[in-house]
Amino acid sequence: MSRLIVVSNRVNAPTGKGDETVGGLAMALSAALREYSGLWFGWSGKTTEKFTGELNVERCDGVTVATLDLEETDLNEYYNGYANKTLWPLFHYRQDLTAYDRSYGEGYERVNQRFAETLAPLIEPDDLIWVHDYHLIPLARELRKLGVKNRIGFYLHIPWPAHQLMVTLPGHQKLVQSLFDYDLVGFQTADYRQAFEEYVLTEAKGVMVGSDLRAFGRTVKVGAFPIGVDAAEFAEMAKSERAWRTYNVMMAHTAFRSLIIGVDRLDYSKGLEERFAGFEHFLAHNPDVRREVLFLQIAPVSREGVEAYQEIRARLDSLSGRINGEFADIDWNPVRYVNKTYRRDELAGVYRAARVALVTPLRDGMNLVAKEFVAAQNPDDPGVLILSRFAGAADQLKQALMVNPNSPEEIAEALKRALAMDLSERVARWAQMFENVTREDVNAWRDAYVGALSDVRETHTALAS
Ligand code: ADQ
Repeated sequence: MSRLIVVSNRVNAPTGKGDETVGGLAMALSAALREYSGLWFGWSGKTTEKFTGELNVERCDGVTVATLDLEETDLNEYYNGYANKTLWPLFHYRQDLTAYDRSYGEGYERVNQRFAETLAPLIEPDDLIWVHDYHLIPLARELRKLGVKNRIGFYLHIPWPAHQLMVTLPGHQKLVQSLFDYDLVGFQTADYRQAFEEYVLTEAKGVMVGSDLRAFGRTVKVGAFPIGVDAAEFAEMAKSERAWRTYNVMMAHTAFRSLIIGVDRLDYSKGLEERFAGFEHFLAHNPDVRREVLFLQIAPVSREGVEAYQEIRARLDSLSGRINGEFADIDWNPVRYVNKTYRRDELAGVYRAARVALVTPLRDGMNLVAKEFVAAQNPDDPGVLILSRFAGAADQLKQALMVNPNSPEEIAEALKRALAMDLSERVARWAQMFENVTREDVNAWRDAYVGALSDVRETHTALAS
């Protein structure tokens, strides 16, 4: 069996000393790495004065982890620059926040070269290489330049934007061309895959060869591989002692009110301001039931080195204060807004205590919170999921109450409907979603992707003959 090498910007391998802080994705990748005696390669999260290419190698719970330190300039131009000020906003349809700066593009290419030069000597002839996300799009090109001939796959965790948006990126063709140095390019949904194909067919004069794409003199396999969560484990975790403790604390604090929750990284793509506006609309237009609810928004801060993130944080602070200022009473605050990170078993308890989850991103590759919420529910008394039609998860969780996250009226109406929904409808909707998140879980996702990457050469040989 081939060895598997996973490459991602950050490495988050479990330590084996209790993995309650490590996400399901990291656990699933680690499980695959153990099975394939693999290696996880990425940035250490640390900076150094001068880049040396020296590797830090560790064994974490049966997985070999190799990381490298980057220079401060790399961090500014590659991570805070091209990845998070250019590609992230553009791919989330926020052209207004997209910064095009030549030095960012140069830093992005330089770091991808540095990754390739450090990784190449570790690669053995039959290794499968699986590259993750928008930070590392040109990595295969850089590896090919160094003579690496292995099967290399790329997986995009975020949306692929519409053709007309993609062409606003200076150097878009070079970026897309570099995806043709992979053997397999995977997307979260069929829509994103189609958007990519449309770009290639119109902009790069590509052609379909069976279900593969041919352009720039190369053929690449493309596919939709919707990511899942560790649903069975998450459902178990929701019944753990710590989850129960959190659940009881939440119930005591709600004092018989219905709990509405939001759990998101503090990011403008998650639609937090619009969600607060939707909740405010609900309070303003439902005076008879307004005192019966509590909205808890958990939003740990992220990417603090990027101005747009500092700005949204300040706006949310003032928005939550304004709503409480307008509606609060001596014994009740409608909004509780916290920026802390929680253990996964505590989050499971919070999900289970909620009557309604508001998962309303403006754009989202998938959205794992929606799936975790479903996995954590009590089958006899499940909560209701309100989901943005612009989350990748909307493709699979069709029994959620679907909303346009830009409309405060739609959010308010969905809230009203969710809070009034009777038990039989809640159970019927939840059961179908639970079946989906359990069947299409993170292990199924990983096996489908690694399976497709393993098969890739055979497919190409068959096509050529
Ligand atoms: P994210 O944008 O980070 O992921 P999401 O899919 O929702 O978004 O995953 C967030 C994860 O962080 C969840 O597992 C959640 O439990 C966890 N989390 C959130 N708040 C937390 C808190 N306060 N404490 C602890 N954990 C918390 C990107 C893409 C998504 C895609 C994923 C996976 O933007 O669209 O679904 O990758 O491919």
